[in-house]
Amino acid sequence: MNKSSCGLPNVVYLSLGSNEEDREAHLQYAMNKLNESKHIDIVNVSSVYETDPIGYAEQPSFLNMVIKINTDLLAEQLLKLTQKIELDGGRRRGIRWGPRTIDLDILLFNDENIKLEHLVVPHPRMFERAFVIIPFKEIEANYVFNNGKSIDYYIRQLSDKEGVYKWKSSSGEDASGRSES
Ligand code: GSY
Repeated sequence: MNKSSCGLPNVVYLSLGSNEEDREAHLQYAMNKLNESKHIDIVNVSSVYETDPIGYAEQPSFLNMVIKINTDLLAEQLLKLTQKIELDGGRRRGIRWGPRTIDLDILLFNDENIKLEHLVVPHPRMFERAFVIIPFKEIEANYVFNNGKSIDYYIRQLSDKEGVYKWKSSSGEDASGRSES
């Protein structure tokens, strides 16, 4: 996280998730791969949260986090890089909403609205996902999205904040898990 962000003009938020094998190691692997790129500076990292699976319930719980990066990559170039990290990290395309070794989603790319065949930004499901909105709020407490709505608005809108538990704080301390939210 010591790389200079000079010349890396795009501000991007990514969601990371894993629910297979050593979940923390998969998150760390993805962070290391992003950090190795001269095109990316990781500027903020949320705590790691343990989260109940959304979509397909019969699968292990996830570890999720949100990070903020600066990059000089274009959105499609960044998508290619994140897909390569997923594949190299052992991601297989299986059940659509099913288990995954490592998942990286582009949430926001500057204030841009992007609608491509393989990439829609802001991420179309981020606003209703507690496993995204809660860690996002942790690193951007006063964020206002390009539709004029604040992060607090979306926190209030979450129908269910249960199922998202701080697992390891961003300072590296273990949290008390499911006894705390
Ligand atoms: O879209 C990301 C993959 N995913 C997740 C996830 O990361 N966390 C939780 N809690 N549920 C999920 N369902 C899917 S699909």
